[in-house]
Amino acid sequence: MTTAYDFKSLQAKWRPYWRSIDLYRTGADPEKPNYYILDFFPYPSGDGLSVGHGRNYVPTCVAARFMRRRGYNVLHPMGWDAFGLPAENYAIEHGVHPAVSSRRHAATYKRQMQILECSYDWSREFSSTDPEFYRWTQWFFLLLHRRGLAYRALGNQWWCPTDKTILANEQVINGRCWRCNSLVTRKALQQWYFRITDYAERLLADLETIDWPEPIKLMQRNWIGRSEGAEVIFPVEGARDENRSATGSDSEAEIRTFTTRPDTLFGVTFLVLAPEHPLTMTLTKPEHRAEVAAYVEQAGRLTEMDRLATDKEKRGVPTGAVARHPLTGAPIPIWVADYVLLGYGSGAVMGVPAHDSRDFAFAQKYGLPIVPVVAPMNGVAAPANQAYTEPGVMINSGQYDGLPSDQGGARVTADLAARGLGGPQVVTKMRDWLISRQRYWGAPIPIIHCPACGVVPVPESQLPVLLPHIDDFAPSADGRSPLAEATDWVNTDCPQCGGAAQRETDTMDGFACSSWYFLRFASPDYEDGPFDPEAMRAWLPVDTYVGGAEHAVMHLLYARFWTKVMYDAGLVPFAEPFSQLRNQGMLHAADGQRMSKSKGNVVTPDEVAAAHGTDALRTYILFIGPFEGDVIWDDGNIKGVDRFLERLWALAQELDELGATEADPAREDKFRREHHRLIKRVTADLEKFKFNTAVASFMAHLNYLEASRDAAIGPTAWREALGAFVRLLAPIAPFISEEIWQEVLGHTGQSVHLTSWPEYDEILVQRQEIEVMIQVNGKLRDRITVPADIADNDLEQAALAQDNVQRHLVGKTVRRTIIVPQRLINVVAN
Ligand code: ANZ
Ligand code: ZN
Repeated sequence: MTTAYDFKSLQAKWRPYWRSIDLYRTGADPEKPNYYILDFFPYPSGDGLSVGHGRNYVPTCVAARFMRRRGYNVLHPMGWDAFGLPAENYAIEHGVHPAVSSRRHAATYKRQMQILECSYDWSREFSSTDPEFYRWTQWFFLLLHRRGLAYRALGNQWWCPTDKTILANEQVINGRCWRCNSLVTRKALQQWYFRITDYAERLLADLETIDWPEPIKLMQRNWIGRSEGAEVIFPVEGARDENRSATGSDSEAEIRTFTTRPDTLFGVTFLVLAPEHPLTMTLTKPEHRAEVAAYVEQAGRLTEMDRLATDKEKRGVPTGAVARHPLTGAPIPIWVADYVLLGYGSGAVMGVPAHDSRDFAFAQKYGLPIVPVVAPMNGVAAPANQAYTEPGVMINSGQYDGLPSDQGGARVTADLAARGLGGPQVVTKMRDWLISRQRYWGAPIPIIHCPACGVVPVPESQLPVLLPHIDDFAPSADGRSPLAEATDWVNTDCPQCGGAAQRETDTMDGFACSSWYFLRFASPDYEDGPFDPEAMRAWLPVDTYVGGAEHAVMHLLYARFWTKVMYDAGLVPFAEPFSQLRNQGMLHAADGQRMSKSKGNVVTPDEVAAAHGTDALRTYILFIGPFEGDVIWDDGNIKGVDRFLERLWALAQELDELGATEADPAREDKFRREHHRLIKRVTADLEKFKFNTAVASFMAHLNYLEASRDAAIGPTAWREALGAFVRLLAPIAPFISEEIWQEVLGHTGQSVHLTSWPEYDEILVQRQEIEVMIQVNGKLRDRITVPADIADNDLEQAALAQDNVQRHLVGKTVRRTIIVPQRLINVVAN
């Protein structure tokens, strides 16, 4: 009795069954080791999931199923990163409250993930917008504050005029807002920061301890941007602090510079201050003041990217002030130019035009002297009319002449230190993490401002500081948070003195939530802390973490930082949150573009699953290309997967007829060997996230099974082969595998998903090997040992590669080869 493959009825049958046996519940067997496999915390957008998201969620689901079958308790949870700008912008645009739209979008995501049959333990689901969750986000803010790692400062900030909010450096891309693409401007405001720069060295060093893709590590290293060099201090004699000129006081000023090339100190012919440098206006002589002020004003409108662009003309203005060289005492003019950035090093540069390209361009433009102080080694001439930027031998440098750059630089640095005018210095490009947002949809910063006591943390017992429900949550044009209008909420009592005080109205950057959510999944209902310490120790750190490479610096750096703070506070016994990281490649639409609703090219899992079934959708997503590679969706190619599943189904339907009355032991032996090889290949592929080759192996093996129909193989061997096949396929195509396992093979009531992972027999897997003679033009020249079932062209290649064969082919061209199967290959050449 054969039936057609009908994925709809299989899905209708097995979904409720799996739910009834709670198949995806996190394992809790004390005998088994634990394994935590996690997806990046998704922000549920209004567009819902596309099949592209499946490239993240299907592979992790397969990996989770694989690990369960291999005898692990697996934690594979899902939740929603629902705070933040995008959610709020969506709500504003569509006129719904973000609390409503976020809930709706999360529900859509969940429904779609269930279409994909992702094996999440939904009993652990939460949203970062749940007060039971953000209570602990606020608790972590207080922890950071207590440890001196959260501080408030006046900052000249990136400001998005459309979103009306401050943006972090990372959120400004080519001078534009990362979300709405508006050109950003600057605004000076009191802001909250996390002192991530304190952790720069450890964030760098510990990259060596984790199994992450090298490109991500490299991006983090570049982002942190550690440079070793020296601080060089230039005294400014008789500098008059003009701001204090009313008092008539004359103050000594000094300009601190950071250089990676102390060996070039004798080549300094000018100093450059960043326009925003605190000394810029103070040092400027009255006759230059108007020009400098105008320059500073226009520099403030440029983005950092523009300012640093190497092809940009190096413009600047003189201040009229003069500094002294720290070793020679020579006078050095002080300029202001925007190619120097305030936030890096000390915001001032010693200009060495002979050896730095930007300084060279600047000196040429303004006719400043160019003095070479480093010569190329080996007497090679320095290039004309450009900076010589390589190290070499010091010249024109007094007592240091003749020293190589590294040694001389070290000596200069030591001598500066001895005079109190500098010393060794390490600087990083990374800035502190700006976390306050003048926006409604975020976790309120748990701080109270008291006229008498100042900044007062909200006591832990008063957490969470609930986000009040307000209807007018659009950002205000004055840059204040819309929460400032919620006066009932803002006005409160000071926890310290009991007097009238006001709540902080800024909310936290959404990246705060995702900096610790992975801990919450271990004990999502825990009430006595952010996580149950016992559950934390059982599950964390995350064993395998999977998501897109676009999070290389922000989320993945912040989460590492928070984890280190927790580690220092004795909260967790590990310093890195994610032991292994994997990035899936992008999936583009058939038109080669990114899938997006606005482009109208989105393919949803809903439509594909309706047409082809969940098994085909999952299998195709895995088969479409290497896990890490970028691929293009092709609706036509899924038919190949359909046929594969249909043929598997048809073969299973024939099971009763398969199996000859008289089995041939030799054929059976080979048949068995083949399925053991399949077990070995698929196991190795799933371990390495090589899902596409695993699917290819199933397809090849199905061809083999079909071709073995009449090969004198007995019924037991057939049942074994089909059983192994579906047990291996179950993580990928769960429905058809369950049906064949329970209904065709008769393991009724025992889910294939609860069976152990098939083991292979190493002896059976080993290929039989044979020795083949190699002739060149009929004369025996060599012998070679190869697998018995080697393909002809592989044998030919192997034979031609032998040294002795090569020797006899010198000066000849191979015309053809003649193969006597299992015995001999003759190479014909002339
Ligand atoms: C003098 C010098 C001579 C430099 C020379 C280079 C070559 P990295 O390697 O990226 O760390 N610099 C320092 N502070 C700066 C700032 N705030 N804005 C722009 N440039 C700044 O770069 C370090 C070099 O960048 C420093 O070394 C300094 O120029 C410049 F032959 O000092 B150097
Ligand atoms: Zn007070």
